[in-house]
This record gives sequence, structure tokens and C-alpha cells, in this order.
Amino acid sequence: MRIGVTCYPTYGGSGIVATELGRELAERGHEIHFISYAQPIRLNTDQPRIFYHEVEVATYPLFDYPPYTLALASHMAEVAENEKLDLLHVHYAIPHSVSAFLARAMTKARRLPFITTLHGTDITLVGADRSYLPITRFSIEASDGVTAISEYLCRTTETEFDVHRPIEIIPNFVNCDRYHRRPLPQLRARFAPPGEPLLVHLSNFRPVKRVLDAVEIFARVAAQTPARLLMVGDGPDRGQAERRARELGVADRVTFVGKQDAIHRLLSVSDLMLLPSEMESFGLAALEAMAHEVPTVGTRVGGVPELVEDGVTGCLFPVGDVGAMAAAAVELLRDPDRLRAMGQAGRQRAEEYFCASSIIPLYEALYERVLNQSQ
Ligand code: GMT
Repeated sequence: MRIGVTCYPTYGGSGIVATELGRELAERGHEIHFISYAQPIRLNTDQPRIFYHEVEVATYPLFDYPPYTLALASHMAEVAENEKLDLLHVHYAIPHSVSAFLARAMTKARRLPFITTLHGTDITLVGADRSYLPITRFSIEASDGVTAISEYLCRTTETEFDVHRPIEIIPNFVNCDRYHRRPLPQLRARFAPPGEPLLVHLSNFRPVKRVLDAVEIFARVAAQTPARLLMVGDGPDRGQAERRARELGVADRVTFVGKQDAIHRLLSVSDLMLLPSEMESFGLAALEAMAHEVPTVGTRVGGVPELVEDGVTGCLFPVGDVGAMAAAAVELLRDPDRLRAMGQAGRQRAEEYFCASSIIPLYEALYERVLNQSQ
């Protein structure tokens, strides 16, 4: 198949899922055309059958807000025509599914179906805003196929958006062959001396991630047992998090490494993931950690309990309960056998339910169905 993929190219779960999906599909022989305003992070265009088409958004003094949605729609239609795309698959409803709707309407020679994958904040935050809700509902209803990355997100979309159309749950995935724990003692030594466990937080440092809670939890842990914290990612709350680490007197035990591509290396040297988010429709960071045998201490929100089995592959608590999260972390760090067993249980769960090898065929089957219905 020839598939056009659109996603946010920046540091964030939805872009990463879209990029990894494109990569997996290309490995399985499909031709994948990414259409976006910048090349998605983690996208390697040297890989056979992967192409990138940049959307240029012309500015004009009249445009206080350059109309990216329209530029994207034009480019989608153009690429579909030139590259003979079979379908479009957009990740994150706003504004991508509206652009895809326009591109479908513009393509007269044949029907160009489009699939929308909902990732979370497109529904729970942005889409629920009054100014975006009607058009988000419209473009979901108008899609030829819709998927959600968790049961939670599917139900939320149905109830809060009053959407009456089938939404298929296709969970996020990891490539279990590439993502696995490997010994990297030299890398580990950069972040923690021998004998000190390494906690990790990985996110886009937006308010919804409650990055300051991660620092608070760590400070309480460090007061009770020797430990270090690795902060991976960047975003609006990074400055505050660094300041809080200084205020709490743990700055010398915390390393901020910013945005990173080689997540598999950093997770390989980590022992425990902190995910204290306000909301996660899935929690990709926890899945990436599971693949590397790293259990999660985090919040019981959204789709996280579908991924992290409380007491088996991690420990979940109410949002903001930093005391309980710190206590659970200390208990695990003081019991290395239990920590290891939880890590291994996580790896097993990832292999059983969330490996690319079992998830990608679900997308392929959906593409086939949508194409057959469109003929
Ligand atoms: O988390 C965000 O800030 C936005 C969004 C994104 O584009 O990365 O994340 C959502 O999609 C991820 C990938 O499917 C999920 O793992 C995240 O849980 C989800 N975030 C929220 O629901 C807050």
C-alpha cells in the first residue's frame, strides 16, 4: 500500500507513535509518505520506502494566523495525486483530520479515504475546548476509519463528544526486538555511581506531566536512600523543575539531558520510571520503560491502568500523592529482587500485548477494510 502519514513532528508521544508506525510499515513493504511542516523526530529518511514531504506555510501581513490547515490539505491532495497514495492516516485529530477531509474532497479522480488516530489531548483538552469541539466531532464522524490508543480514550470520545460511529482500539506499541535492556555500564556511570539506583522521568515537560511532582518524589526518595534521577525531555516546565531541584537541595543528584533520540540506551541504564501525570490516555513512556524491564511508579489516570498492572508491573496512586509515590519507590529500591521481578513482569506484558509484531497487523487490516469499503 501507499500511505500518507501526518503527525506533529515535535517531541511527543503521538509523533513518535506515527513515526514508529511508518517505519514498521515500510519494513513490511509498504510505501510511506510523511506530510508535515517539519521532519518528525526519530524519522530516518534513509530507510527504504520512507519519504518526507514538507508543507510550506506562506505568510502574508494579513494573516495573523497563517492557515497551516489549508496548506496541509493542499499538500496532502498534491502528494496523494503525484505518489498515487491509497489512503491518508493522520495522527492527532486537530487539525490533521480536517485537512485530510479537505484533501479527500479535493481529490476528484478517485476516493482518497482517511483514517484518524486519536491520541489523547486532541480529545481530552484541545478537542473539548468549545472553539474546537464541533469541528473535531465533525472530522471524527467524517473519517473513513477512527482508532483510539486505549479503551479509556475510546469511551471518553464516545461519551464526551457524543460520537456514534465505530472507533477501533489499537494500543500503542514498541518494537520488542530493538527495545530491550542491554548492559551499558559506561553510560550508566555518567548518571549514577555504582550501587546507587537511577530513577528516570521521560516526557515533553508540559504541565499535564506534573514534572515538579517527579522532582518532589525524587527529593523524598533521596532523603531516605541513595539514588539519582535522570530527566529526559524538554518543554515549558523544565526551568521550574531545575529550580525546584535546587530548592530541595537535590540538584547535584539530578541530571537533565534534554530531548534525546536514543531513548533505548537511557532506559537500559534506568531502574525505575516516575510518571506522575495529571492525565495520560496511554502513557507511552511507561511502555518504553516496560520493554526495558523498568517498572513505573505513577498515577492511576486515563489509560495508564490498561498498561501498568498495579502491584505487578508498577505502582499507581492518585494524582498529586507524592508522599505515597515516594514511599512506593523507596520500598522497591530497598527490595532489588521485587524491583527486578516487576521489571521482568513488565517486559513480559509488553511482549504479550504491545509488541509491534502484533499491533502493526491490526493497522494493516484496518487499511484493507477501509480501502475495500471505499471502492
Ligand atoms: O501528552 C501530550 O502532551 C500530547 C500527546 C502527544 O502528542 O504526545 O500525548 C498523548 O499521546 C501519546 C501517544 O499516543 C500518549 O502516550 C499520551 O498518554 C497522550 N497524552 C495524554 O493523554 C495527556
